[in-house]
Amino acid sequence: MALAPEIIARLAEHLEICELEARDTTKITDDHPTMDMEDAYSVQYAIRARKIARGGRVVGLKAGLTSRAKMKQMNVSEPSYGFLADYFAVQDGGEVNCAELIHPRVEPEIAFVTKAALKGPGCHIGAVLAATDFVVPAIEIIDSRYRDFKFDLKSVVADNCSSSRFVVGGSATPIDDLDLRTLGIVLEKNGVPVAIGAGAAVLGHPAAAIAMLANMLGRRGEEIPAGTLILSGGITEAVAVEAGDAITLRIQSLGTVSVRFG
Ligand code: 0L1
Ligand code: MG
Repeated sequence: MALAPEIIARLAEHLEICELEARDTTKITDDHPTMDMEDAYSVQYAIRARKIARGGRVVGLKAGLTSRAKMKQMNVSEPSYGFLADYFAVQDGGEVNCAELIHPRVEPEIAFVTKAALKGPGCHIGAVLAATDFVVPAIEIIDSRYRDFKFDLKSVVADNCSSSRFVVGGSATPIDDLDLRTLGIVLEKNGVPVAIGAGAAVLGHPAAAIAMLANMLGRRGEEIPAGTLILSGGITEAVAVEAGDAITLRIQSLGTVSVRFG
């Protein structure tokens, strides 16, 4: 840890206020260049603690920056993780109020729901597949608090990996007869396909993102409990959206999920 606890607390307050008031900011490493990755996760966990202290709930986890397309788009080289707060959840077909966000983008993702706990180190794809209850199509709406989505890995981790809203839909599908690597996806914006891909874009296999998450949490002595919803990461680059847009994600064998922006 390079930063004092008071500074961690101040950065968490600053980033959370930016999130809640839809205000952008410069990246926090500009003012704290010695900050390390442990500090970055400490800021994220302090944001999470602030929400829980106000009566909020954590309803899931996300793996972020898990595809080459995403890493290239954001100019970072490592995956990361964040948490999903209760008020991030939007109903399938529901509307996201753009006035509450800064500059939203959408990501097509496969979401997992676990039926057994997963704990690292040493968690692997096989363990994830055995612990998976079902998968569903998910649209993650990210909204970096950093001006023009310009950040480095430490700054974005502190900012809960740009987490903002998410929608799950389609049908809850057990994975027994599925090869998640070859599932095709089409993301449509206003009825036009804007991003096309397959599950293998996420670390070679979407379950690898969940194993990575379990291993990263294991380093902090934490696990993924049974019954956890986890977004495994954007399969393609994120797509910018604005008020008036309608987004639909179709995933082969899993169905469709939609969201509108007002
Ligand atoms: O969910 C993601 O992969 C996003 C992680 C944060 C990077 C970004 O804002 O694009
Ligand atoms: Mg994502």
